[in-house]
Amino acid sequence: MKSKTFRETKKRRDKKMQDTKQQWFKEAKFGLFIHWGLYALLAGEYNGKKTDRIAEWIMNDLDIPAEEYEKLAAQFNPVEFDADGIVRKAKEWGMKYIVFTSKHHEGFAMWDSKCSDYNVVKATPYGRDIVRQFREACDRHGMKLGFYYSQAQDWHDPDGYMHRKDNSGKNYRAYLERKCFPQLRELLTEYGEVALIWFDTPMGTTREESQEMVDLVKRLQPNCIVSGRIGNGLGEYMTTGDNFIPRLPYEGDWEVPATLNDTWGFNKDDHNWKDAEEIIHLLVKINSRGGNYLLNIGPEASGHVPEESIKILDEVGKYVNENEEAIFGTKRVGIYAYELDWGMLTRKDHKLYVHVFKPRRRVELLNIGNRITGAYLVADKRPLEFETGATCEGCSSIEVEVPEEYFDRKNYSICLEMEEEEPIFEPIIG
Ligand code: FHN
Repeated sequence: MKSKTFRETKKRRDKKMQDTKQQWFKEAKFGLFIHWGLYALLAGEYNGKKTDRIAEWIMNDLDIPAEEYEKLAAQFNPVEFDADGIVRKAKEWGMKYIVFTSKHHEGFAMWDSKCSDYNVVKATPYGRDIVRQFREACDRHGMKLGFYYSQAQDWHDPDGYMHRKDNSGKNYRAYLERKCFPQLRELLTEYGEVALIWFDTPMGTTREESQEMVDLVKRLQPNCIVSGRIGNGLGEYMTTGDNFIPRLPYEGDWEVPATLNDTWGFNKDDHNWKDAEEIIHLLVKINSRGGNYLLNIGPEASGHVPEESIKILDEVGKYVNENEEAIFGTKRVGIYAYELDWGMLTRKDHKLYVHVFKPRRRVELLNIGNRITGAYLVADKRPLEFETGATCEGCSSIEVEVPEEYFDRKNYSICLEMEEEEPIFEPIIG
């Protein structure tokens, strides 16, 4: 058992760095995940029983039979849904791409699927194609659009996988050919330029089957990125565990999918919202380590987006917009000798950005060996006074004077211009 774990770990370590070859993804840094499906109608509760897990899993976790669950479709009438409004908000929040759940594990298609009537156009009183509305809104606003697609788990199809259930008698191949492959084909041929397919939970999918999915995507849209959760090591970028952030800077293309509270799909009882400041710090931490932050909203069944998420993201958006230069297009920062308790670093070529999260009169950094040629406040590009030299202990030091009206402020950033392309982080001596 031990040696198997070691071999697996080694195999992963030897795996080459993941590369989407898509510049937009490398620069994006911040995206919007949207989890929306029939589960929003239950909002975490079925027949008086509440789920204590993520809301979109209610069918599986409360053992709701498919014949019962599918009746929800007859109630789905999201009159408040406004694709344009959501896309406009994502733009305002500084996000560069949207990933929408076209079909989650429940098996319900949020578009007019030709190969399954279990879809939003044919099975609901609403009768309108949600995916198409997102497509059109994204085109209007110049936003990249990707589709989440649950390739293996399909709790509606008798041959789709279910977690923690007996899958032994199932004909997975039949499901793939009847539903998964044709639906992917529809998404990739009828909905314009698809930025990425966000595969999720491969479960028993073999390497050959995952490869078939990748080939299908690439044949139809060569620039469409395949997410890490395709499984079998075939993803074009690394997707971390949900809400998990790599401790160290991580090479290659990667993304952290994350929630604003503790659920993806809407749960009326989940009020455990992170605050805007926490989200800003998480975003900068992920960017600093080289990744993208894909942050989720879970609209209610009516289409209304919970006020709390809007409030948090409006606040986050202010930081992102004011400091866009220090976020969008930044690259992984190497390992700096110190953990700063007041801020974090991001970088571009010849620029080191210092994100300041706590009030201070001057920003001081030690053990950075670059020649600093200038300093400015990112928000308005005003030049800042700075001094470089050495401490009495002999460490190189940089001190930047904070403008007086910023003395009591937190959450802003400063750019240090460097003669060298990359920061030179020196070891701690003493
Ligand atoms: O099971 C899903 C879950 O519902 C949600 O979609 C997340 C998003 O990353 N992915 C799976 C669990 O990792």
